[in-house]
Amino acid sequence: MDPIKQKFVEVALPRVAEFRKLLADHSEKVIGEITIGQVLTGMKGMVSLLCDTSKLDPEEGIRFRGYSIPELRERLPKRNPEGEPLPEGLFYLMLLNELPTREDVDALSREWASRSDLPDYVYKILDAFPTDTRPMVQFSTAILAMAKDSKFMAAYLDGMGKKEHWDQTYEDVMDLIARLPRIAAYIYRRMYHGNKQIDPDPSLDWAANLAHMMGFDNYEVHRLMRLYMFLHSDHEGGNVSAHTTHLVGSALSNPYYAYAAGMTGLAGPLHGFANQEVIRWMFNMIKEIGPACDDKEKIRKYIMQQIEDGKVIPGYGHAVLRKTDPRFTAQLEFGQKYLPDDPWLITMTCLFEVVPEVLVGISKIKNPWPNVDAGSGVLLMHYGIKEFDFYTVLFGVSRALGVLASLCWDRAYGLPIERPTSHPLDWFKKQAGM
Ligand code: CMX
Repeated sequence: MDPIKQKFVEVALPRVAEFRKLLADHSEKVIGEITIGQVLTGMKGMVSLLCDTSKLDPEEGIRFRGYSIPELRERLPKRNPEGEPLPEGLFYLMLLNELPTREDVDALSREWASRSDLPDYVYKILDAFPTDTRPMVQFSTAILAMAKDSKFMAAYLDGMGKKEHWDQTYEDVMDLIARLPRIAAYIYRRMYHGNKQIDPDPSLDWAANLAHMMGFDNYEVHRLMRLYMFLHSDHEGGNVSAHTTHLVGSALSNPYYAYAAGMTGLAGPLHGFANQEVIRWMFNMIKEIGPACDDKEKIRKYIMQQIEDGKVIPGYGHAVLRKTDPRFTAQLEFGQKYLPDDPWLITMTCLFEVVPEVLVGISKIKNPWPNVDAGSGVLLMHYGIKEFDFYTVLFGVSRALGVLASLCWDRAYGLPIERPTSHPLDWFKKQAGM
């Protein structure tokens, strides 16, 4: 058994015993009330999911297994002391609830490299798409196609017992994460670089290899890609991509089905698609008001007009957060350190000053502050990854780390199929005495 899998068994056994005891002794304990408003407006704040990998605090932002982003940027292993954490380390932490050593992380890099070959039919399927097919359509299809070789599915059909479910889920999860950079880079090179593909470099880590295969072979892009893959990985269990992966997984659908479903949710403009929308939106703004990077008055007028026209300002607002997203702050700090004079960064900083001032005046908006998507595209643009239609794929590669670590835990706990109750409108009217 590979050492990470062995460790997972050791960590999971006592936790699963606690889970069973909690369920056996305290099932009836009441932990909250549900209002009609919550049901009819997206179940916000309703406790309804178990997720160990990370927790989102509305005021502070995300913590991964209890660690904040600044803490992990300090403490997770890096390739260079002044660099960014290797995302392998964050996956290790989310899966095993333990900070890894550099050796642990290198072993995981090697494990993923050994599993990263794509079946030939995946290339053929991707080659069949017209090159102007949306990158997320290609990405989700490639993931779904690989369900053909799901080890979970094969073992299930072979009569695998319930106690073994976590084991084959782990195998699929490791294969899937290992292969994602290959899929993403293949789509990118085929769409934007005349299908001139680049072989992986076995000496590189998971994130740097993605940058390398996309054609970006310098330390700066590798450092940015490690940060990007770290920051977008997980945001507790209720966001659309995480919840969808979990929900579909609860039907014992194999990890390829579950994660592909999560990716089609990530592709929505209110979720991960917002990262590319931000750049499209900035281009439109610049087209209309001119390259007025730091002209706050012009920017303010433009934003007010957008709101009046009933449009959302992408990259701002959040369903849970009520302060500036620390993932945005990490990207802003990175930008101020390495590309302070970049005109896009100056525009982004200016938007950060102006947009919240405007949104705060609109009472229905609960959070006027920037989220992760307000900052990511500007950094990618600076280093030459300018094809913003592709950005949600990068978000998706990263999001695999969190949602698939969670899926391993779902199967270890043996969580049952998810099946909440629904009612017609008249039922709610009756509850309200209408
Ligand atoms: N610009 C304009 N209007 C906004 C807004 C924004 N950035 N954020 C919220 N609003 C509006 C909503 O559309 C809603 O209007 P209606 O009542 O007319 O439908 C109202 O304000 C209340 O919304 P809310 O309760 O504050 O926010 P929600 O929880 O409903 O939605 C989110 C959250 C993120 C979808 C929303 O803020 C938004 O659309 N933001 C822009 C898109 C974006 O950046 N999404 C990425 C989020 C992070 C991620 O998942 O990647």
